[in-house]
Amino acid sequence: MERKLKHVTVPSSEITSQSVYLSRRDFLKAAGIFSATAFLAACGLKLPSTPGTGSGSGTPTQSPPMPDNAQGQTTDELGNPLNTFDEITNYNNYYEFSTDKQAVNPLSANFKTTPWAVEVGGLVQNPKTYALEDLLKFEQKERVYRLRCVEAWSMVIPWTGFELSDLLNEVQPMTSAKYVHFVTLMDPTQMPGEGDLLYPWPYSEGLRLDEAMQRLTIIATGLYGQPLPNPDGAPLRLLVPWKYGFKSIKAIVKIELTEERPQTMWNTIAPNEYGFYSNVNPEVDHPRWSQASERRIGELSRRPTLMFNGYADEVASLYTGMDLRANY
Ligand SMILES: Nc1nc2c(c(=O)[nH]1)N[C@H]1C(S)=C(S)[C@@H](COP(=O)(O)O)O[C@H]1N2
Ligand SMILES: [Mo]
Repeated sequence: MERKLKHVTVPSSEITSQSVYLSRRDFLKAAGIFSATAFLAACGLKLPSTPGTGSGSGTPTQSPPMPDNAQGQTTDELGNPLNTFDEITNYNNYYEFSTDKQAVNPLSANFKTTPWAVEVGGLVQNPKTYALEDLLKFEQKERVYRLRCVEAWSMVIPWTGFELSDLLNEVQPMTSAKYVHFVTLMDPTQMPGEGDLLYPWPYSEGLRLDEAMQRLTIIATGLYGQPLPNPDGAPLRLLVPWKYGFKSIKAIVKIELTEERPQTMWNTIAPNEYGFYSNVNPEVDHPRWSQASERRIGELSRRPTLMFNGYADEVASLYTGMDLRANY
């Protein structure tokens, strides 16, 4: 497999070890993806037609439901074109490797993602440590999501992944469980940024249990029909598309159900800037910049930021009665 990096040329022999090749093949098999290039090859394919919104005149009152099989789609459900594989894998926030977005790709090239296990425990009936291969047995879906960073840039990305609720239903949260805590691998020998004492490593994040059970919340295992690239959080990362990107934690090794709201890395560092909820909200500015608009990578002018990143129809009801300014 060739990998094109922006700044350095790495011979493919240095990147594609046998184990990576095997995991890629297993991934494609498990995910039922027989043509890894289907995403790339598709040109001009339309969104699947949506019952109830297709006929008649005027604008539909409901945005189309998120399709589960987005393979071949060239846009998101709002018509925004996908970002390219090159953009998605060369402009990354991943502080374990670097705070320089373009340095993450080369610095993560040799990150070891096999074998990989995720410990799922805490307040659950059936705690279990899952090998990556076990997690690929959950129904893998193709979802095109917008990713909106708190820094006010965004991308449109075609992911493969499974609904977190499938996993949580299997381990069975106890009635006392109210939150889900996620933790990234701690391995400073592989992740040089974890030697930086300014940050309370390992990276961790959290969701309320009902947010974690929402169908849009997925664990991504792939991108553009390939196993998840290292700079995007291989071998698996969370995606919560209506929240700022930092909630979508990468390289997860632990998922714990808790009664108390968990400590999370960015909220611990700067609670006034990075709230626990961090729902995308154009009306609540970051203390140091506006959140009303954003720069889509690949576009020249800014575009308005959408409430809940455009997923309000599906997620606004999670926050009924809550003051979204106080609970930022
Ligand atoms: N473990 C870990 N997860 C992380 C980050 C990180 O630094 N470490 N950065 C977050 C931020 S700020 C964003 S915007 C997204 C970026 O995802 P991408 O690089 O795949 O676009 O990952 C999030 N997940
Ligand atoms: Mo971000």
